[in-house]
Amino acid sequence: KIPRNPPPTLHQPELWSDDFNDFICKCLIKDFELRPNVLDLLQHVFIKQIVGREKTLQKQLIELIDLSQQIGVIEKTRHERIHTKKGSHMKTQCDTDEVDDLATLELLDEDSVTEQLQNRYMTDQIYTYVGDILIAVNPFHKMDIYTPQYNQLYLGAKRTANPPHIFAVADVAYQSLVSYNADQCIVISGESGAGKTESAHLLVQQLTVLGKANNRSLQEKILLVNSLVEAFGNACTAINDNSSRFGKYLEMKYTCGGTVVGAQISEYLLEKSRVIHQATGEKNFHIFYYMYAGLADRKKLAHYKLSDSKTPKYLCNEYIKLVPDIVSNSFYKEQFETVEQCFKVIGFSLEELGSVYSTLAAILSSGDIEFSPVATEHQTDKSHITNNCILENVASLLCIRSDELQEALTSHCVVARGETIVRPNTVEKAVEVRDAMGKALYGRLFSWIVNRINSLLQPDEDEKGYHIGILDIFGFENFKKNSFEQLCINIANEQIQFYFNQHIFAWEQDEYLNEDVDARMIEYEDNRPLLDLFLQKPMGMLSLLDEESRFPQATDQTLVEKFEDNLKAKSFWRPKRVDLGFGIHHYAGKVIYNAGGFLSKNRETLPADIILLLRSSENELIRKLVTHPLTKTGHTNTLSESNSSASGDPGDTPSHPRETTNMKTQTVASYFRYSLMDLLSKMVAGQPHFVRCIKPNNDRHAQKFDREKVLVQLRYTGLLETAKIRRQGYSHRILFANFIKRYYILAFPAHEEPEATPESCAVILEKAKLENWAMGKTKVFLKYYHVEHLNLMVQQATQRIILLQASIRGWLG
Ligand code: AD9
Ligand code: MG
Repeated sequence: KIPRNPPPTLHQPELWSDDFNDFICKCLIKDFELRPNVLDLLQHVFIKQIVGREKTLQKQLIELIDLSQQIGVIEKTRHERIHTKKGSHMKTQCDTDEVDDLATLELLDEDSVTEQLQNRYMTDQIYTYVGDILIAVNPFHKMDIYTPQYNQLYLGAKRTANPPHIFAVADVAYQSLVSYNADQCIVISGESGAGKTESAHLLVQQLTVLGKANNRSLQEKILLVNSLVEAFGNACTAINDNSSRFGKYLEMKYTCGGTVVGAQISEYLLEKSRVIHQATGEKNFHIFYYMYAGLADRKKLAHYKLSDSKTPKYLCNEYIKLVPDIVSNSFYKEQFETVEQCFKVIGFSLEELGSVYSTLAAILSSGDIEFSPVATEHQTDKSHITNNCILENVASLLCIRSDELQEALTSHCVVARGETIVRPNTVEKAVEVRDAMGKALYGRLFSWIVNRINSLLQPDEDEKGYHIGILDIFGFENFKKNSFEQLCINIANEQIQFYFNQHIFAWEQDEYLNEDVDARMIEYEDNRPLLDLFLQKPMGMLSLLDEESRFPQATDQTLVEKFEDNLKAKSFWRPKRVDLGFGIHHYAGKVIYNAGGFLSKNRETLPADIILLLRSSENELIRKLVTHPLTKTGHTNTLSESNSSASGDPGDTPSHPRETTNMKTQTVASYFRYSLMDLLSKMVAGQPHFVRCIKPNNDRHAQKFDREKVLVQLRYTGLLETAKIRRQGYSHRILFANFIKRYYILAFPAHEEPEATPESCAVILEKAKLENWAMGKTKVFLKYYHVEHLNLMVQQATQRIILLQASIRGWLG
């Protein structure tokens, strides 16, 4: 008969507002263990208040107190059960030398840490803590540790009570949100294929359970968001069959009390070039294959002007030669049904769905539009379309006029001295425009879907609350051939690593100095010089790229030469005998890039003629795609009619005499820089939690632990140093006033909040029997397990009060 009240928040004033509550608080909290004298006191009061009922009351009180004491016991048995379960992947700590937390290892060196991870991995213990950071080693097989029982096991449990788990990270973030009323941010990092996206899904799963949404449908919708977005933003690469080709920051929105009320996604840097071209061994975005197979299944290919025999060029590669391969793929068909279901559940209308499919089909068909030179005596730079039926198809799917589309592809307007002149496009130029249209449409469709999801999952405006953000970006990549896309992806990872270092090392050590707290300094690899190499203005790599992109005569060759002349960093070099090659020594290793195509990829302009034409579409979705700025980060900027710099820094675009109006556009590099800053500003606004994904081998095999491979990752992520600083350092630094407000009830009478002095803080810490904390000038310095212990004590205390209140109210009423 335990009253099922919601878990209390620490500052719920009504808990101790009136005399009666206050009295109970005093009784229960001052003597933390429930002792008989507390009972006596309570009884005394009640005898006075309700004459004649004391017998029953006493009996009920005893029952109640037994119950509340049992809560701890229940938790304990559950834990023991799971630990000793026969054949379970988890073992108790005492029967091996394994530790759940690497920061507790006596010997802390590369060997012992790798050994630990290996031993654990081979017994399917894929999770390990390093202090408050979670290491997740990709199991490469399905594990049975994500069931609803596990969801429950990790709800509000003390961390040491259960084996390390991704659900525990969700729980810590959630508890921090509720108890400190502050935004949280979970940063997942690791190289491509290490398991970031899977981890993100699992976090959402647990965070939804924790947030106990009032309506099931919201819960269901939030769980589907990832799958939907990933169908459009993920693709098969040489490293990972489900590789994220965009960065994703998913914010789960909660009320102050911790009920989930909505979600919002921000997407970053979608690799749009994949739409028109895929590297050897790779594929286009999943959705194209899903849709093709799904529509074929429903005999709807013809409706979307797709052929059932000829493979669209954008999908052709050595994997997929024939449409029948796609059409007969039952996995694709199932995925199509799933995606459509996601769309419907989240709230997209059937009309919207139809428009999405038309747009995708138009993109696919447009890739097959072919051009050839118009052979006239004088003008060899003219082109015309050789397969008009495809042109008609694309125009009809986009609901625009085909003659106008032809015009926009094969010619362009130039405005000179107020006059508009039409100039023909060469075949090369026409192909460029066609591809630019495909990429832009896809990129904008993706943004539109994300925005639509955001508006469908938006919480009520007036509801004040907090969020937990989950960052899942594309991981560090090093292929045989690395291009502009890899450069962007790797710079983003470099930035995330920098953020990690800042939090774990730099800021922490600064604070010890400022607060006069004695803690040994840890050496770590600072990747700031690398970030400067890329992002500095005006001499960083991206600025140089932008500058070169403004010269019509520039080539990829002049670009690498420019890099070579201007970048004077140790981590940059030009390998001999590699044309257009340059090397970067990233935090995660050396990568050789090929600058071929860098300039055109960076310029990525969609001519105004195409934009104007699409704006005349009779399809509302198509019009929307080219009319409104879709995201806060403003994808419109990638269109050539926008002349302003998205970085908001006019100094970023020095004008040059040879610059033409057409070139004065937003480049991919400056948009990239802007997005990265936007992402960072979101991240720093929350209290961070880190998940470090490790890839145990390159073959994606279960039960295979390549020590060398893991060691490299441990080194470049600085995990060994992290373990050291987590052992020596204090991960929590709380201002005296905040500390007192949160924890005074553990040592002081509930109605007498003491002054925020170091002395009162010390009283609380001693009362809680904690050791090894440090007192700074303005803050208490605590290890993560101290905070956990304190929070649990408060939680238990409040739980008891709630139990008592509920029951006593019941008796009185
Ligand atoms: V990339 O940077 O987006 O290319 P991720 O996101 O780091 O990469 P992902 O989460 O996609 O990697 O994981 C790769 C594959 O590993 C998945 O498709 C699963 O097959 C496998 N994986 C990862 N984590 C788990 C897990 N916890 N349980 C089972 C897993 N399989
Ligand atoms: Mg991923």
